[in-house]
Amino acid sequence: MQQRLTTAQPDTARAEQGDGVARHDWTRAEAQAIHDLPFNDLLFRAQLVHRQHFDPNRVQMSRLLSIKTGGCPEDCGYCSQSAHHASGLKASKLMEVERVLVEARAAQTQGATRYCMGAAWRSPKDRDMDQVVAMVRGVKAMGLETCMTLGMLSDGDVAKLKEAGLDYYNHNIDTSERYYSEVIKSRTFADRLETLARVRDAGMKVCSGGILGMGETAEDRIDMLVTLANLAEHPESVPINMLIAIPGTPLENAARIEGIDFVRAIALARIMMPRSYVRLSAGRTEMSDETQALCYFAGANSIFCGETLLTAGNPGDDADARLFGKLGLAPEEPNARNA
Ligand code: SAM
Ligand code: DTB
Ligand code: SF4
Repeated sequence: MQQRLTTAQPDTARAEQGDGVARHDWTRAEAQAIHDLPFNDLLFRAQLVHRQHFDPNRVQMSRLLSIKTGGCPEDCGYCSQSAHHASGLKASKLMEVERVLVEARAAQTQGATRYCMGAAWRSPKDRDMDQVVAMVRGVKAMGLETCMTLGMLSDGDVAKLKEAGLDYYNHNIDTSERYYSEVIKSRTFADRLETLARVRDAGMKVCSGGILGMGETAEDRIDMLVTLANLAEHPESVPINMLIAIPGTPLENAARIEGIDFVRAIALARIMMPRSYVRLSAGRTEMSDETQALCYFAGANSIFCGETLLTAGNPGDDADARLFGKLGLAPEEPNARNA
């Protein structure tokens, strides 16, 4: 008898086959086969995995703050903050610690449980580290989880951040190794993996994902996710951004990714990294309620809240509250990890 294309099997059969178990030996062919399943089968499978490890109706809320904006020496083709592109963004210097703490307190009042501070740097300068460390200590003292994204780190930087009590470090691999050099020329994919390994070796949690809709192929998206899933430990957070096409950047006219293809990538991330938070990140202002709802169904369980990301717009708390109301979703409580 010809093998059925669909995967209608009882939940127990799936569990016995190992779905939902963290693996680190994914092949591209395996990942591609899952990615290309009939859409209903893919989403069903992702939702089953999701329910093994998470409350399906809870969403973790993170908030971003740009602590140092613009003038970045890197040439990332998507970024408003690169000094190489004419995006019209005004550069500013590193924010005062007090101001960061005021912003963090406000974000906490509005429901954020994780505070992510980002700087437009290739890597931090020694002279900035004391200020950065004071930000981590101050935000952590409020009871918020802390995350920083500062570019490449030396062993010394990693040690200082760990000592300060930083919970997460965000460092995205952005796309496949093959496509990386088409988007960024000022550093390599290997540089990215090196910093991720330093952060992991120091015992901090890892946040790493990428951007979809930069003109990459489905294979690039799959390879990016296979790279993340085959790290020795899965990143605890996997942000999946949809490109925000910024005028003046090389990617301003990149072909948009279709919602269904975006959802397929979210589902694949959920299935291959079953215990990770998959964050529906940049690009939500351009997404319909229906696309976002499919992302949540496919296993996305974290978002950035508030009206701004680093420099670009985000739906804002009222819009998110409305959508959560329609979908019966609720923000996750602090320290609510249920797996
Ligand atoms: N400079 C640091 C770095 O590159 O690691 C930290 C800040 S950087 C803005 C953080 C991440 O934001 C990037 O790795 C990228 O994945 C994402 N990002 C930047 N610009 C974006 C855009 N226009 N659309 C979607 N994601 C974007
Ligand atoms: C991530 O993956 N996305 C966030 C966060 N990590 C640092 C940043 C999104 C930036 C979107 C463009 C902007 O605001 O400039
Ligand atoms: Fe700089 Fe980060 Fe933007 Fe690249 S993504 S230009 S490193 S701020």
